[in-house]
Amino acid sequence: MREMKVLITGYEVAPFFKRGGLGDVMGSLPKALNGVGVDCRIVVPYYIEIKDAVKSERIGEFFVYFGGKEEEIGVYKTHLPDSNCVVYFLSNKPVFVYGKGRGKNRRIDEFAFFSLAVARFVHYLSEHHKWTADIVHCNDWHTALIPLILKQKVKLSIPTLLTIHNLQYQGVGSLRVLDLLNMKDEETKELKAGKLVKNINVLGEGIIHATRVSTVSMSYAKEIANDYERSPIGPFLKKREEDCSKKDGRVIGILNGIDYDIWSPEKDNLLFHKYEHNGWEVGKRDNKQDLLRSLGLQDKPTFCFVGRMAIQKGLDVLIKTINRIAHLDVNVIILGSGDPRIQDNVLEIAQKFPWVKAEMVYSEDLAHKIYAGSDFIIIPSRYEPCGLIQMIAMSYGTIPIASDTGGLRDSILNGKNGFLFKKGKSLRLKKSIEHALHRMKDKAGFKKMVECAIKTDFSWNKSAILYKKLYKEMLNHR
Ligand code: NHF
Repeated sequence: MREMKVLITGYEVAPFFKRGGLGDVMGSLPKALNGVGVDCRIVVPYYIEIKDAVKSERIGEFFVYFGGKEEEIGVYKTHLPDSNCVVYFLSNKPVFVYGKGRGKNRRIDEFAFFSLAVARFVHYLSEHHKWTADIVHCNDWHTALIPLILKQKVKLSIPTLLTIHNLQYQGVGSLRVLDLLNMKDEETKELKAGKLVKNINVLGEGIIHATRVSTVSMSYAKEIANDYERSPIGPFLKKREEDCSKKDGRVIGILNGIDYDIWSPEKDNLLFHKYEHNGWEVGKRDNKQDLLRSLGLQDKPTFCFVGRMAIQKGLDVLIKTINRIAHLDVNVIILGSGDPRIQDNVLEIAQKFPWVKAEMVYSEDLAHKIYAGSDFIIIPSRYEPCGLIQMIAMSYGTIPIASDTGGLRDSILNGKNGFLFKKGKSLRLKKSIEHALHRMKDKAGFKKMVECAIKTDFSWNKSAILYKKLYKEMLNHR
């Protein structure tokens, strides 16, 4: 049988350009798909960072019409490291720019432009490189206009999957973008029938026009479905349900995986000491010693937090809990950057207690050292579509203590390979921390728990098979 061809797109791909978990997914799921017999290729914008750091070959160009002008799109090709997985970069003048301070409407326009380029690229690949995609797989709001553009502008009837990695970010902005695309806004008007439409909700458009919609865990899919009334994206999900068959209307959840070629303590060059899974006791002891020494902390049970300083991540709950556990003899290490107000609150608590260390930076290097050198990782997220950090921590033998929500719920077995507590509740988190310390004192019980965490398999293979099944269903439904 002919291999299915899938073009996957999003705004980032690790290791070339990564700002969050989506980058990890884009850099690892395609390899796993190739492993289960899907010819999956990646297309992302050609950012300045990529231009300067990644070796790629220019293979051609094509043109798109945007904002009343003809624009040239250069096509560059490379591979994911140590794989045959093809990555395309689309460039313009000569690169795309990503970053803060560019204004929300400007970002919407830029990603609309990229989405238009991807839609035309499907045609270009087929014409010039004899590679005809069977499916286009879009990710998050940045590429969520592709299903609409493919249908309305490019007139290609190709099934599209939209995967939502975080419903919070929707790309809501000026309708002007439809003029730039030279598209009518009928569909948008129809959406909010009766009301004056001032904005476009880019993710909402994707939800309505994609052939199927998925998200990155089963529990988050359920949470989305149960939260229609309160969510600004609710009307779009509702409309989708009304327009599609029962099965196609639903948001399906497929749990992310992690790439064990990267996230394994025996392969990790950033650690103080590499260690094999079965040598975790010595490995973790040595890494912990060096980590604590480097941070000026004493040898005590060590809890960490690694992540963005964002409301989603529940730092307020963590800070409250730290105040409640001052009587315990522990260390807490907090690493991450983001919202300056949250950073200030974290720095304040670190000033108050010498056993709390805060590094308000984004540092891959320190993050790896903390995963390996901590006993527990606290993940107090208010919501978590999937979360990769609990999976990564477990691979390093570090026990997660996490909110009982989304992908955290789907990947942690409470009391077996980690602990779950009621989200948003600092008293519950305090209880879990006490519980964890109690378990740590029971040497045999703790050993069993760490070994269970290390053995939990989060490789992409299972999820890649589920994606393949979903792609097949989409093709059969045409
Ligand atoms: O794991 C990749 C990531 C998720 O929960 C995470 C999130 C953003 O919020 O799917 O995307």
